[in-house]
Amino acid sequence: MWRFWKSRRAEKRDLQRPEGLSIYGYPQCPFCRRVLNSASFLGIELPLRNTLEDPEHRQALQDAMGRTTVPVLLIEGEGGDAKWLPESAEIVRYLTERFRSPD
Ligand SMILES: N[C@@H](CCC(=O)N[C@@H](CS)C(=O)NCC(=O)O)C(=O)O
Repeated sequence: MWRFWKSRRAEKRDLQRPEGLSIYGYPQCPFCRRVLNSASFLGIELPLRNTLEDPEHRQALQDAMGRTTVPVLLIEGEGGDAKWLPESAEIVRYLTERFRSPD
C-alpha cells in the first residue's frame, strides 16, 4: 500500500487535475498535508492557494469564511457558484466519495 501510494505521488503525470477544485492552505500545515496526501492517494492533484505566502488568497479566505483557518476546499461550479468546505476530515470525506475508484 505504501509503495503504491509513493509511486502514485511520484508519477505526477498520472494525477488528474479536476476542474473547479482548489485548496486554501500551506504545506507546513499538517491538516493541509493530510488533505493533499489523500488527494494524491485518490489520484488527483489540487492546486494549492497558499495563504501564508499570498495575501490575496488569505484575504479571499477571510472574506469567504470569516477566518483564515486552513485547509478549506473551494468547489467552483460551472454556473459560477462556489462552495467553501472547511475541516480536513470533511474534505477528505468529500474527495473520497467523489474520486474513489469503484472496487
Ligand atoms: N479541525 C481543523 C484544524 C485546522 C487547523 O487547526 N489549522 C491550522 C493550521 S495547521 C490553522 O489554520 N490555524 C490558524 C487559525 O486557526 O487561524 C481541520 O482538521 O481542518
